[in-house]
Amino acid sequence: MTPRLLHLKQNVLEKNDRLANGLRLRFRQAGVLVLNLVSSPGTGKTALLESTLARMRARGLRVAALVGDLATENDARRLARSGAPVRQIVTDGICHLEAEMIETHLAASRWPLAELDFLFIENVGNLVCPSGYDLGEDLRVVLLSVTEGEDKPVKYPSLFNTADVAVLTKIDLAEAVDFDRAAAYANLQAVRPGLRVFETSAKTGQGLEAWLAFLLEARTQRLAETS
Ligand SMILES: Nc1nc2c(ncn2[C@@H]2O[C@H](COP(=O)(O)OP(=O)(O)OP(=O)(O)O)[C@@H](O)[C@H]2O)c(=O)[nH]1
Ligand SMILES: [Mg+2]
Repeated sequence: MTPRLLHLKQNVLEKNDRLANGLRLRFRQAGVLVLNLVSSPGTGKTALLESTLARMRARGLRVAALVGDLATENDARRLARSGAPVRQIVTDGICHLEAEMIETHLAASRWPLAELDFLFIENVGNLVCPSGYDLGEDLRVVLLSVTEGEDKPVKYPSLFNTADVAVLTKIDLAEAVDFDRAAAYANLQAVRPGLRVFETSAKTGQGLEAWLAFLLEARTQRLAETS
Protein backbone atom coordinates (compact mmCIF):
# COMPACT_ATOMS: atom_id res chain seq x y z
CA MET A 1 0.00 0.00 0.00
CA THR A 2 1.34 3.47 -0.85
CA PRO A 3 1.77 5.97 2.02
CA ARG A 4 -1.04 8.14 0.60
CA LEU A 5 -3.54 5.26 0.60
CA LEU A 6 -2.47 4.23 4.08
CA HIS A 7 -3.06 7.77 5.30
CA LEU A 8 -6.53 7.82 3.76
CA LYS A 9 -7.41 4.50 5.41
CA GLN A 10 -6.19 5.77 8.78
CA ASN A 11 -8.42 8.84 8.44
CA VAL A 12 -11.46 6.73 7.58
CA LEU A 13 -10.88 4.43 10.56
CA GLU A 14 -10.24 7.36 12.92
CA LYS A 15 -13.52 8.97 11.89
CA ASN A 16 -15.32 5.64 12.33
CA ASP A 17 -13.83 5.17 15.81
CA ARG A 18 -14.95 8.64 16.84
CA LEU A 19 -18.52 8.02 15.68
CA ALA A 20 -18.53 4.55 17.25
CA ASN A 21 -17.49 5.98 20.62
CA GLY A 22 -20.37 8.44 20.41
CA LEU A 23 -22.79 5.60 19.65
CA ARG A 24 -21.42 3.51 22.51
CA LEU A 25 -22.04 6.36 24.92
CA ARG A 26 -25.63 6.72 23.68
CA PHE A 27 -26.24 2.96 23.97
CA ARG A 28 -24.90 2.90 27.53
CA GLN A 29 -26.99 5.89 28.57
CA ALA A 30 -30.09 4.24 27.08
CA GLY A 31 -29.37 0.91 28.83
CA VAL A 32 -29.56 -1.10 25.60
CA LEU A 33 -27.13 -3.98 25.02
CA VAL A 34 -25.83 -3.92 21.44
CA LEU A 35 -24.46 -6.93 19.60
CA ASN A 36 -22.62 -6.92 16.27
CA LEU A 37 -22.89 -10.29 14.48
CA VAL A 38 -20.09 -11.02 12.01
CA SER A 39 -19.29 -14.06 9.86
CA SER A 40 -18.85 -15.21 6.30
CA PRO A 41 -21.93 -15.23 4.05
CA GLY A 42 -24.40 -18.01 4.86
CA THR A 43 -23.06 -18.97 8.29
CA GLY A 44 -26.51 -18.48 9.79
CA LYS A 45 -26.53 -14.95 11.24
CA THR A 46 -30.11 -14.27 10.16
CA ALA A 47 -31.28 -17.74 11.19
CA LEU A 48 -29.76 -17.31 14.68
CA LEU A 49 -31.33 -13.85 14.95
CA GLU A 50 -34.74 -15.09 13.81
CA SER A 51 -34.75 -17.57 16.71
CA THR A 52 -33.21 -15.11 19.18
CA LEU A 53 -35.68 -12.30 18.42
CA ALA A 54 -38.69 -14.64 18.58
CA ARG A 55 -37.60 -16.19 21.90
CA MET A 56 -36.78 -12.84 23.45
CA ARG A 57 -40.08 -11.31 22.41
CA ALA A 58 -41.94 -14.30 23.83
CA ARG A 59 -40.35 -13.37 27.18
CA GLY A 60 -41.44 -9.77 26.93
CA LEU A 61 -37.99 -8.40 26.09
CA ARG A 62 -37.78 -5.31 23.89
CA VAL A 63 -35.58 -6.04 20.89
CA ALA A 64 -34.78 -4.48 17.52
CA ALA A 65 -32.42 -5.28 14.65
CA LEU A 66 -30.42 -3.55 11.96
CA VAL A 67 -29.21 -5.77 9.16
CA GLY A 68 -26.59 -4.99 6.54
CA ASP A 69 -26.31 -6.49 3.07
CA LEU A 70 -24.76 -5.37 -0.21
CA ALA A 71 -28.17 -5.73 -1.85
CA THR A 72 -31.78 -6.85 -1.16
CA GLU A 73 -34.10 -6.46 1.82
CA ASN A 74 -34.47 -10.24 2.20
CA ASP A 75 -32.93 -10.50 5.66
CA ALA A 76 -34.99 -7.61 7.06
CA ARG A 77 -38.13 -9.33 5.82
CA ARG A 78 -37.10 -12.59 7.51
CA LEU A 79 -36.31 -10.87 10.82
CA ALA A 80 -39.47 -8.73 10.77
CA ARG A 81 -41.57 -11.90 10.93
CA SER A 82 -40.63 -12.06 14.62
CA GLY A 83 -42.66 -8.88 15.14
CA ALA A 84 -39.57 -6.91 16.22
CA PRO A 85 -38.74 -3.54 14.61
CA VAL A 86 -36.16 -4.17 11.89
CA ARG A 87 -34.33 -1.98 9.36
CA GLN A 88 -32.30 -3.11 6.40
CA ILE A 89 -29.10 -1.24 5.59
CA VAL A 90 -28.27 -1.71 1.91
CA THR A 91 -24.60 -0.87 1.51
CA ASP A 92 -24.55 -0.76 -2.31
CA GLY A 93 -21.37 -2.76 -2.64
CA ILE A 94 -19.57 -1.87 0.59
CA CYS A 95 -18.49 -5.11 2.29
CA HIS A 96 -19.01 -4.01 5.93
CA LEU A 97 -21.15 -1.74 8.09
CA GLU A 98 -19.75 1.55 9.41
CA ALA A 99 -20.67 3.57 12.48
CA GLU A 100 -22.03 6.36 10.28
CA MET A 101 -24.52 3.94 8.67
CA ILE A 102 -25.71 2.87 12.13
CA GLU A 103 -26.14 6.52 13.16
CA THR A 104 -28.07 7.39 10.00
CA HIS A 105 -30.41 4.40 10.20
CA LEU A 106 -31.05 4.79 13.91
CA ALA A 107 -32.00 8.43 13.30
CA ALA A 108 -34.34 7.44 10.46
CA SER A 109 -35.89 4.62 12.50
CA ARG A 110 -36.86 6.97 15.35
CA TRP A 111 -36.59 3.98 17.72
CA PRO A 112 -36.43 5.33 21.28
CA LEU A 113 -33.25 3.55 22.38
CA ALA A 114 -34.18 3.82 26.04
CA GLU A 115 -37.20 1.61 25.30
CA LEU A 116 -35.02 -1.22 23.97
CA ASP A 117 -33.33 -3.99 25.96
CA PHE A 118 -31.28 -5.39 23.05
CA LEU A 119 -30.24 -4.07 19.65
CA PHE A 120 -28.83 -6.65 17.26
CA ILE A 121 -26.75 -5.59 14.29
CA GLU A 122 -26.23 -8.22 11.58
CA ASN A 123 -23.14 -7.19 9.65
CA VAL A 124 -22.54 -7.83 5.95
CA GLY A 125 -21.46 -11.44 5.39
CA ASN A 126 -17.69 -11.16 5.04
CA LEU A 127 -14.80 -12.64 7.01
CA VAL A 128 -12.42 -9.73 6.43
CA CYS A 129 -13.94 -6.26 5.92
CA PRO A 130 -16.02 -5.83 9.12
CA SER A 131 -13.07 -6.45 11.46
CA GLY A 132 -11.71 -2.88 11.50
CA TYR A 133 -15.07 -1.11 11.91
CA ASP A 134 -16.30 -0.57 15.45
CA LEU A 135 -20.07 0.04 15.51
CA GLY A 136 -20.22 1.05 19.16
CA GLU A 137 -21.34 -2.45 20.10
CA ASP A 138 -20.99 -3.96 23.56
CA LEU A 139 -20.20 -7.39 22.19
CA ARG A 140 -18.90 -8.57 18.86
CA VAL A 141 -20.20 -12.05 18.09
CA VAL A 142 -18.37 -14.10 15.47
CA LEU A 143 -20.22 -17.04 13.94
CA LEU A 144 -18.57 -20.11 12.44
CA SER A 145 -20.69 -22.86 10.92
CA VAL A 146 -19.71 -26.52 11.01
CA THR A 147 -19.97 -26.62 7.21
CA GLU A 148 -17.37 -23.97 6.39
CA GLY A 149 -14.20 -25.62 7.68
CA GLU A 150 -12.51 -25.75 11.06
CA ASP A 151 -9.52 -23.78 9.78
CA LYS A 152 -11.37 -20.49 9.17
CA PRO A 153 -10.28 -18.83 12.46
CA VAL A 154 -6.60 -19.28 11.61
CA LYS A 155 -7.08 -18.32 7.95
CA TYR A 156 -9.00 -15.14 8.77
CA PRO A 157 -7.55 -14.23 12.17
CA SER A 158 -8.40 -10.53 12.20
CA LEU A 159 -12.15 -11.01 12.51
CA PHE A 160 -11.93 -13.82 15.07
CA ASN A 161 -9.33 -11.88 16.98
CA THR A 162 -11.68 -8.92 17.51
CA ALA A 163 -14.62 -11.06 18.72
CA ASP A 164 -15.88 -11.16 22.32
CA VAL A 165 -17.79 -14.42 21.90
CA ALA A 166 -18.16 -17.11 19.22
CA VAL A 167 -21.14 -19.16 18.10
CA LEU A 168 -20.65 -22.47 16.29
CA THR A 169 -23.75 -22.69 14.11
CA LYS A 170 -25.53 -25.51 12.22
CA ILE A 171 -24.45 -27.96 14.91
CA ASP A 172 -27.25 -30.28 13.67
CA LEU A 173 -25.08 -30.90 10.58
CA ALA A 174 -21.87 -31.67 12.52
CA GLU A 175 -21.96 -35.44 12.00
CA ALA A 176 -23.01 -35.23 8.36
CA VAL A 177 -19.93 -33.12 7.51
CA ASP A 178 -17.48 -34.93 9.85
CA PHE A 179 -17.02 -31.72 11.80
CA ASP A 180 -13.80 -31.86 13.83
CA ARG A 181 -14.87 -30.12 17.03
CA ALA A 182 -11.46 -30.36 18.71
CA ALA A 183 -9.74 -28.74 15.71
CA ALA A 184 -12.31 -25.94 15.54
CA TYR A 185 -11.92 -25.14 19.24
CA ALA A 186 -8.11 -25.30 19.03
CA ASN A 187 -8.14 -22.87 16.08
CA LEU A 188 -10.50 -20.47 17.85
CA GLN A 189 -8.36 -20.51 20.98
CA ALA A 190 -5.18 -20.06 18.91
CA VAL A 191 -6.36 -16.71 17.54
CA ARG A 192 -8.40 -15.59 20.56
CA PRO A 193 -7.31 -17.34 23.76
CA GLY A 194 -10.14 -17.70 26.29
CA LEU A 195 -12.88 -16.98 23.72
CA ARG A 196 -16.23 -18.28 24.97
CA VAL A 197 -17.97 -20.54 22.46
CA PHE A 198 -21.65 -21.47 22.14
CA GLU A 199 -22.95 -24.25 19.92
CA THR A 200 -26.34 -23.71 18.32
CA SER A 201 -28.75 -25.03 15.75
CA ALA A 202 -31.41 -22.68 14.45
CA LYS A 203 -33.03 -25.77 12.93
CA THR A 204 -33.44 -27.94 16.06
CA GLY A 205 -33.18 -25.22 18.70
CA GLN A 206 -30.13 -26.90 20.30
CA GLY A 207 -28.09 -24.50 22.40
CA LEU A 208 -30.45 -21.55 22.00
CA GLU A 209 -31.46 -21.40 25.67
CA ALA A 210 -27.82 -21.24 26.80
CA TRP A 211 -27.18 -18.52 24.21
CA LEU A 212 -30.18 -16.55 25.48
CA ALA A 213 -29.12 -16.94 29.10
CA PHE A 214 -25.68 -15.57 28.17
CA LEU A 215 -27.22 -12.51 26.50
CA LEU A 216 -29.47 -11.79 29.48
CA GLU A 217 -26.53 -12.12 31.87
CA ALA A 218 -24.40 -9.83 29.68
CA ARG A 219 -27.09 -7.15 29.82
CA THR A 220 -27.49 -7.47 33.60
CA GLN A 221 -23.72 -7.11 34.00
CA ARG A 222 -23.55 -4.09 31.71
CA LEU A 223 -26.37 -2.34 33.56
CA ALA A 224 -24.65 -3.01 36.89
CA GLU A 225 -21.38 -1.54 35.54
CA THR A 226 -23.01 1.64 34.28
CA SER A 227 -25.34 2.33 37.22
N1 LIG B 1 -29.20 -27.13 9.07
C1 LIG B 1 -29.08 -25.86 9.43
N2 LIG B 1 -29.15 -24.89 8.49
C2 LIG B 1 -29.03 -23.61 8.89
C3 LIG B 1 -28.82 -23.24 10.24
N3 LIG B 1 -28.71 -21.90 10.30
C4 LIG B 1 -28.83 -21.44 9.04
N4 LIG B 1 -29.03 -22.47 8.18
C5 LIG B 1 -29.23 -22.37 6.74
O1 LIG B 1 -28.06 -21.78 6.16
C6 LIG B 1 -28.42 -20.91 5.08
C7 LIG B 1 -27.86 -19.51 5.35
O2 LIG B 1 -28.44 -19.00 6.54
P1 LIG B 1 -28.59 -17.43 6.79
O3 LIG B 1 -29.21 -17.28 8.13
O4 LIG B 1 -29.27 -16.79 5.63
O5 LIG B 1 -27.07 -16.99 6.82
P2 LIG B 1 -26.45 -15.52 6.97
O6 LIG B 1 -25.19 -15.65 7.75
O7 LIG B 1 -27.48 -14.60 7.51
O8 LIG B 1 -26.12 -15.13 5.46
P3 LIG B 1 -25.79 -13.67 4.86
O9 LIG B 1 -26.72 -12.69 5.47
O10 LIG B 1 -26.00 -13.84 3.40
O11 LIG B 1 -24.35 -13.40 5.20
C8 LIG B 1 -29.96 -20.95 5.02
O12 LIG B 1 -30.33 -21.87 4.02
C9 LIG B 1 -30.36 -21.42 6.39
O13 LIG B 1 -31.60 -22.09 6.40
C10 LIG B 1 -28.77 -24.28 11.21
O14 LIG B 1 -28.58 -24.07 12.42
N5 LIG B 1 -28.90 -25.56 10.75
MG1 LIG C 1 -28.20 -12.82 6.78
